[in-house]
Amino acid sequence: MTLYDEAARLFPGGVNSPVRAWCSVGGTPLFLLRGRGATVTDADGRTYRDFVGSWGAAIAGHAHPKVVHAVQEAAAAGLGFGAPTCAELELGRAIRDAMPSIERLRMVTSGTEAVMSAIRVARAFTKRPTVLKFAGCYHGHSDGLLVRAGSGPMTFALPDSAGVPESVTMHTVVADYNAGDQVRAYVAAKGSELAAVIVEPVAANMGVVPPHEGFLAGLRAATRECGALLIFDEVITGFRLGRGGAQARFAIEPDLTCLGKIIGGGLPVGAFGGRTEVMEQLAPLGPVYQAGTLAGNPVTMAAGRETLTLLDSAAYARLEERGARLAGGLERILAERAVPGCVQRVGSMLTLFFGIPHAHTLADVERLDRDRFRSFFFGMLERGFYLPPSPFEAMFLSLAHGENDVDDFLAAADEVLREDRDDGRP
Ligand code: HOZ
Repeated sequence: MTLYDEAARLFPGGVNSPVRAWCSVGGTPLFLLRGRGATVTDADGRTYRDFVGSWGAAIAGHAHPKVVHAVQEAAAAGLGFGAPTCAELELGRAIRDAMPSIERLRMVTSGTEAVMSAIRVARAFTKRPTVLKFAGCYHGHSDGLLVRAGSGPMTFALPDSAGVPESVTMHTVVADYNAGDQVRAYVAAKGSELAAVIVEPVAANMGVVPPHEGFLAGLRAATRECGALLIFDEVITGFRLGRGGAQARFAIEPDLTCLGKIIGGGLPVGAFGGRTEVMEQLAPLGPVYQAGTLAGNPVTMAAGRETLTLLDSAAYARLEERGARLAGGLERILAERAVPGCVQRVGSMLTLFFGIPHAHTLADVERLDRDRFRSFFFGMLERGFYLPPSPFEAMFLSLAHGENDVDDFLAAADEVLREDRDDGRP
């Protein structure tokens, strides 16, 4: 019996998170034993250059010695107490210093939880019910946000999940990403009902889709006009696109920010924060209940804090340079091999979309060439490169990726696409 057979008898679909099952590419997922730097090694002992990076969390590379050391020290001092610790103060301070829009924050244990709680706070603060989200943005799997969601729901064609009553999603309205006019029209008609607009400031769960010039500023203006809150879901972009996240990169100050991934240094984490008067809605100060035994776990806090210390301006310059090198190289290969497609990148995250000239909205992304992605995925895997197993996800670079990793990736990609063409693909 293979590991996957056994897993399939234990976990639904053999996995603990759907995209990992490789359903959109077919085949059997790798079972990973260990990671080091820019590589992961599977249970058969094969080592791959990793471009998933724990879906963005592993920005320092796998098992960075300083992060591992910090985790070991913290673990030796006690794995968790369910009580305030100095470790959460240190990470909290580092986050607040990096993101001035966050005056107060709360640690939670996942991005889903961060978003779910931020929405609850926004509804309490505004005393309004409706949340506006964008098609193709993914904000975790809480009931009210599984509406035209990206990432796994999109991969499995379940953008509106079963098991979520209409009475829950009736308070969620959906606009197209990059369609500021739709938001303005909604605000003009029903702005007084709107608690919040939530957005991934750079969409990264339908592949990487950057915001159009003025889109985020338009959301800021529209929410201010009607008294709704603007929530940036920076679970992926926070500390990825720079220390101040997307909000610093695009110079927009949201009312609330949701974080995850990088701030846990690879361990399970989430956080949300914003203006004091909004965050003080939370118990024990205010009427919004939210809690968690493992929130602010000292081992996670230590991993996150140590990871953030590695992220200085030189680190971001390096990530930017590697990202540009990879994206530029892929664009050249597409052009030289006359393969239809485009590369969309912001900083160190990018997506190679096959079959479409650009991706501005979910409707664009839905037209991508899944077959071409599938054969690219397996061609790269054969050559020792581990990519996200879905065309609707981003690839991530880490500080451990050297120029050689990028150049080897490009050489392999060129070979795969050349072979594809020789096989008679258009
Ligand atoms: N939602 C993640 C991709 N955007 C996948 C999480 C996982 O499978 O670990």
